[in-house]
Amino acid sequence: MAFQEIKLYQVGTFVAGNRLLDPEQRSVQARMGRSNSLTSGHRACQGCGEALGARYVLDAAMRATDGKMIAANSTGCLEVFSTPYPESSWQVPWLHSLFGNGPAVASGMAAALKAQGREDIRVVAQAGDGGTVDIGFGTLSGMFERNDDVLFVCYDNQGYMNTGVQRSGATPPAARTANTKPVGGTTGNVFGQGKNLPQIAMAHEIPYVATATVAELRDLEHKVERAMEFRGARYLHVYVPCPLGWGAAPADTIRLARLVKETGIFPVFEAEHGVVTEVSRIRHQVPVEDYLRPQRRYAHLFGDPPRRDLIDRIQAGADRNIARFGLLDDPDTSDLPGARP
Ligand SMILES: Cc1ncc(C[n+]2csc(CCOP(=O)(O)OP(=O)(O)O)c2C)c(N)n1
Ligand code: SF4
Repeated sequence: MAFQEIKLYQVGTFVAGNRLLDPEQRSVQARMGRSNSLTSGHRACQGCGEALGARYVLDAAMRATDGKMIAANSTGCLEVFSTPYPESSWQVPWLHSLFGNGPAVASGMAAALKAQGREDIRVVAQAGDGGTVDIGFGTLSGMFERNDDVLFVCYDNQGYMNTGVQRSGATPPAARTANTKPVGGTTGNVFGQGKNLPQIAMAHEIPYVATATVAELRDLEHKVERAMEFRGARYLHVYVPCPLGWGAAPADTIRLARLVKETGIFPVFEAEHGVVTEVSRIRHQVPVEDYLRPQRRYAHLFGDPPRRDLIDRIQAGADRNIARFGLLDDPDTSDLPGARP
């Protein structure tokens, strides 16, 4: 598919910051040849992290594949806000699967391309956390196990947002959702449950697993491009704030994405064949309150009296991640999850 030229007025500050770099080092969004895969006119909420993440992911994948890419998309916010019939914001070949079978559909697309001898065309599948860690989980694990040639991208907004903010297996402890309300002194979402899909993907020892946030967009682009260098199953887990579902200000999307990493709540790393190869270090560790307080889904933690017990448990989880992934230490990866002796 031909790349669409961008006009000068479309160039933002992210681009301006790239002017000092060699053209080859500039971000995908900084380039006149970017594909605008998810273009303007869609109906995402203001400040939607999922829309931002998807745009960067697919433009980077388009560049990495020289435009030879097909995207699959499970049912969820990204699909709904981008394709209100009869319109579409997608400027790439794009296929809508059911809520539950996105990985199976993507595997089928890769198999069909292989049968046609068109393995130069690559498949990128996308889903929210519900479509990934819950209803799509079985077919995703099968895709990993068979090592199908698909990059699967989970946009993790930590709940079923499209259908009114219900809990998913990726909803964090203590968060309020429509069905985890903190009534009668309960905690909101329970502690100790939920699925850590990046680590589950690593356990399949697939060629490439990475996590990223929409606060570090160059890092996100890099991970997509790196993923496309591999053949076989690859998994990218992108943290994407949802202002509507989280009760957060649209202007805080990037701030929250930065804080979730700087607290240690969301480790940002890369892994190859089940072994962690890179971690993004925390520059200044931030207490978890700074991340929790701007989100109304955690308002019950800051009442009178505050739920110090719950805040401390969330802090303990962040500290555990920091120790486990060496987020504050020297760049020695020998003790990291999956590291081989
Ligand atoms: C079998 C089935 N059950 C339920 C639904 C309704 N449904 C559509 S999207 C969705 C939730 C999507 O959540 P998620 O995958 O996290 O994506 P988000 O909207 O948060 O981006 C649900 C429950 C459906 N389409 N199919
Ligand atoms: S509900 Fe959340 S994920 Fe859905 S469009 Fe709005 S901000 Fe984006």
